[in-house]
Amino acid sequence: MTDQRFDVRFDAGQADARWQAAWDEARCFEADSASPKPKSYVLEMFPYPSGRIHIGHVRNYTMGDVLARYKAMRGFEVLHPMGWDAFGMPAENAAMEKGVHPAGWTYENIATMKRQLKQLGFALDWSREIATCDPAYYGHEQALFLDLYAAGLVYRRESAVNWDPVDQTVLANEQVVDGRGWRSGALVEKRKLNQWFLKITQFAEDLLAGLGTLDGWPDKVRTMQENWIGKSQGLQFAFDLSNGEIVEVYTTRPDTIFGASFVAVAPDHPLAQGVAASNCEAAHFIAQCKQGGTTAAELETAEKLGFDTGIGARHPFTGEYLPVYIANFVLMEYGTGAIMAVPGHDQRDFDFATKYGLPIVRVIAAEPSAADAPLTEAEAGDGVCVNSGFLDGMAVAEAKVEVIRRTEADGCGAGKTVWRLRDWGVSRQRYWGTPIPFIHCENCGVVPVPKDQLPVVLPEDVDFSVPGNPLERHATWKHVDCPQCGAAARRETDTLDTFVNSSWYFLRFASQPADKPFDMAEVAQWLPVEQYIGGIEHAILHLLYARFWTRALAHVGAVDVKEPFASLFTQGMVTHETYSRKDGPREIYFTPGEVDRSGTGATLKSDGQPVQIGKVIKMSKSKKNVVDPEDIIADYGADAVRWFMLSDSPPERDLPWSEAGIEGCGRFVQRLWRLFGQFDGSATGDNTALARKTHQTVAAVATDIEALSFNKAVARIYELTSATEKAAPSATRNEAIRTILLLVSPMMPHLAEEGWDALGEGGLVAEAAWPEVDPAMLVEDEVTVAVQHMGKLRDTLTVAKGLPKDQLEALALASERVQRSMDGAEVRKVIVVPDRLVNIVT
Ligand code: ANZ
Ligand code: ZN
Repeated sequence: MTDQRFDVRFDAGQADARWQAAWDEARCFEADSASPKPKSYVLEMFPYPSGRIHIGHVRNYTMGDVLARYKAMRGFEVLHPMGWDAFGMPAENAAMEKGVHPAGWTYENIATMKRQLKQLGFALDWSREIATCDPAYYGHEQALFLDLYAAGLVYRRESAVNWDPVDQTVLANEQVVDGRGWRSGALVEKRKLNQWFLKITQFAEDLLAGLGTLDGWPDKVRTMQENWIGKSQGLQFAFDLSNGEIVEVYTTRPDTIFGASFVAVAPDHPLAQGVAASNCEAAHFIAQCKQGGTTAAELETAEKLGFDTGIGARHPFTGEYLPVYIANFVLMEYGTGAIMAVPGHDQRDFDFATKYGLPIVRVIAAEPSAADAPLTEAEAGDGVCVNSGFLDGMAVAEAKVEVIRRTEADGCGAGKTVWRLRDWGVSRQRYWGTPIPFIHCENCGVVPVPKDQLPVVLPEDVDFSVPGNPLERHATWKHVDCPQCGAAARRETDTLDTFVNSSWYFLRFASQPADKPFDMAEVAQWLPVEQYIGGIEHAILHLLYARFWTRALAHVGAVDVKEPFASLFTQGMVTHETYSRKDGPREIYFTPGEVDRSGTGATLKSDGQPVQIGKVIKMSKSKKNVVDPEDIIADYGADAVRWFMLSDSPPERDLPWSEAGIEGCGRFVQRLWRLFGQFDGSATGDNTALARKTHQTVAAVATDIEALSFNKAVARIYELTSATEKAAPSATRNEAIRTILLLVSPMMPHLAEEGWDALGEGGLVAEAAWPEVDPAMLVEDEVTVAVQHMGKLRDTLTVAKGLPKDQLEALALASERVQRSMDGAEVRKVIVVPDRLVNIVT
């Protein structure tokens, strides 16, 4: 008797919610830290509660979900948590624009997005849900911050902020648009404020070395982090100046020292400032340099500008005097803010020398005989030293060592390592963030809030009608007594950068005691995260900060793991073409839903007139090329949407959204449902070919899921489905149907549960085991054997490879065609070559 549910189509609208409730009820996805099973921690980057789930979330979380469900089927105790990166600017913007409270806005968004995630049937442990804006989370963060402070990893110093002189407020970088305040339109000024810093540079070497151990990370992400950390080994040395002073420079190419033809200092270098004090032309030049952008990238492309100070710098080896310039392409923040310029081998110096008519000398050549080869641009490559006095003939590496040795011997310099990485400024002059737990006292200075007074909770009654930090102007919040001397004192009103919130959330997911941030032993049960999945936009900052926090916490003895994420995967985008019309200079965009694409072009449904079809690009609200996950779930059900996210494109590539694609997925859901309905309990008999295919598919799909090659797994499941549909009823076919159900269960969990239940398997498929593979069935496969009678080909047999001789002989003799050819004659001899040939002699 087949279940009568199979008489009708699979109804996702009804089944999805029912199984979601069943999972909640059975608490199947709650991770047990005390479980004796091996552990697996699968984590996707937690979302910012911006309002609604977008399609990128759906793709990201579907991938993680398949892996988490698969791991559970393989006998692991799985931790697959979810939470909310809930602090940040958008909530404050909403408060200012709509007059809502940031907390209310955030928690409403969380409720909406949680409901949407539930609709997708993700196997998440909601009992461990975190919102970073919850005092129960950020209070622990404050405690950790105090621990880092006690360990000397937190300090204060003056640093520049963006200051809006009209609104009288500090602006976040994203609030500065083209150099102006986003609200006031006023030109933004740099102001110096005392700010909090985390000493990430103390771990620079270790953060760099650690990258070498992260085999499970994409190379490109490791390279990006390496460049960001930017270790550079070189020489710092001093030039004696003609005015009796000295100037220190930093170079990574001491081997090119004989090619130095001038010295250049940054416009804000003390030497330049000194010159400007008595030279108004110099002062004017410096002012001019400040007008351009100041980022390294902007300076890279800006035209090279210089001012000759008239000072000479004595070359340490030749004794020659080199001119000293103030130059716009030298940064004050890197190295010493001054350089020896080698135009032959550094392109910036080459451009500058060309412009100002300074000598360009070759000091590195492919071989000594090429010493006089002309230079049409700077040559940065390797080679041997030429035109370089005592260095001539030496290889670059050797010459570097030699110059450093001599400079050190002369006492005018030393080998030095310079890092691009800077300490992390974590102060934000904003309301919606973790309050930095310190108090400023006139008698005692900066005093940490005692731990038993944590959390320092944000006040709720705040006013966003005027610009600036509401904590600063709150009537009472900042007035406290000093914990040390009891005098009236002032609370710190800066809050922490939201990147701090996401630097340790994966630890709190693993362990959530009430009285401390986490339990070290429990964390050790789960960490490192086995698979972390998220967007490439977090390749540098978030991942570096999380790696730093983990090290810093290990440094204070709070955890004993260094690398938080063993494997990292960065998924591609979901894309779609855009539709638009020109309205004067403006481009008006339309959603795919508003457009009829059935003809060759595209027309707007509302007026039948054509619209322009644009490029296939990442779905984004501003271009309106979006589909709302909730709409497509309503139309096709969660499983079809999940299946679409996994099909077609490799997960690291972009996935073009298509109506035809999702419809195909919807049809496949029904096709599987019909196939499940063909399970025939009374069928008997074997089908070796199908059995082999089934086992091979199970093994291959497992490999694919472990490699996150979901599209390959999907393709194999399609194949096995087709083969099973074609096969006649048999016990083997039933086994194949049951296997397909299990294979798709991580991907289409609702359909699988419904099928599992309808087939009377009992229990939840979410708690079932992954199908066993019989290794014997993986051995390849089938061979075609020629059957001859008296040396003439009479038939061919398709048999399992390695079939024993006696069985082959029996099959050959049973062949109708062979029997016809033998015509009753007595068999005298049978020659069998396994896997190849049977020859019957009569
Ligand atoms: C001479 C030289 C010759 C250089 C040559 C390069 C090539 P990385 O490797 O990124 O650390 N430099 C040093 N300080 C600078 C500053 N404050 N602003 C702009 N440029 C600065 O870069 C180090 C190199 O960048 C240094 O080595 C210096 O130029 C320049 F064939 O010195 B070099
Ligand atoms: Zn005090």
